[in-house]
Amino acid sequence: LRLLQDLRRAIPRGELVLHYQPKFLAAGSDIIGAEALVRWQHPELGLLSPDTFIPMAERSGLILPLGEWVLDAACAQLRAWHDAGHDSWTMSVNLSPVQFASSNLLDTVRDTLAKHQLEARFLTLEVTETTAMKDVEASLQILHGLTDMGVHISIDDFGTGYSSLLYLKRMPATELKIDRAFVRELEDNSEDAAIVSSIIALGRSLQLRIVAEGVETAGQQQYLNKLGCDLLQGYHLGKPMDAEAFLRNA
Ligand code: G
Ligand code: G
Ligand code: MN
Ligand code: NA
Repeated sequence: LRLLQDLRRAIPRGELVLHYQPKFLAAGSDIIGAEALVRWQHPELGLLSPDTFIPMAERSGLILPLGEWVLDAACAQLRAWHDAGHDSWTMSVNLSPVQFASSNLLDTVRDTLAKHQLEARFLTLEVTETTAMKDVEASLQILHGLTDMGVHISIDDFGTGYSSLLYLKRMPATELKIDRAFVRELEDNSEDAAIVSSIIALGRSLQLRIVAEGVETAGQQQYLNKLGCDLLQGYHLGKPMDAEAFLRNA
């Protein structure tokens, strides 16, 4: 309860921060952009990971202002990177189911892009399968609104939810993110390797960009590139970092 009170004040007090994890081309070592990941610099408890406060924010409704702050801060950072010459970089932002169900999401996204003078194609919104499955028809309408605007839609944690292939076919997603659970033992577990190959083949046939997350070794990187993944993310390539470290390591 105390933490919830603190969280209410965290935004006006400027205690939320974004870290950025690089996304790489699977073939080679070029950074194509970043995924924004929120943290809370709590005055007494230190730097808190999203797992400690996002669920609470979702239950209380605070996720709406928090999510708007994240989108705005991520777009401001991308604007700064573009101005510094990295003008092809993209930004991925995670959306919670609650944000996804809110009626003003389209306006918020449109206004935020305009405010920072960013073309929609530079923004990717990550939604989990489960998020998009909650109310299928309403979700499809929102997803179409976003993709009509030019925003990219990524299905995060793919393979861990329950979405049907029929639904996947109808979804105007542009990217599929293979969950790290399938990447972890990719080299030693033939079932995981088969699943990853199948997801890549499925994504290909639906003309989706394929991202693998949780890449922790050079072996996994090579294997995923060989299987035909387009983009990779993971500790082996780059951990989430503050903006300054991100630019230094780019
Ligand atoms: O950064 P980390 O690996 O600790 O993130 C843990 C979880 O929190 C991940 O599932 C991630 O998607 C989620 N998360 C991180 N930042 C955000 C955010 O800005 N909004 C939402 N809704 N979830 C986030
Ligand atoms: O659910 P989502 O994909 O948004 O989660 C992102 C989370 O994954 C972040 O909290 C980030 O810290 C974490 N993460 C990123 N790369 C790796 C990795 O290589 N291994 C592990 N275990 N976690 C990772
Ligand atoms: Mn994500
Ligand atoms: Na994920």
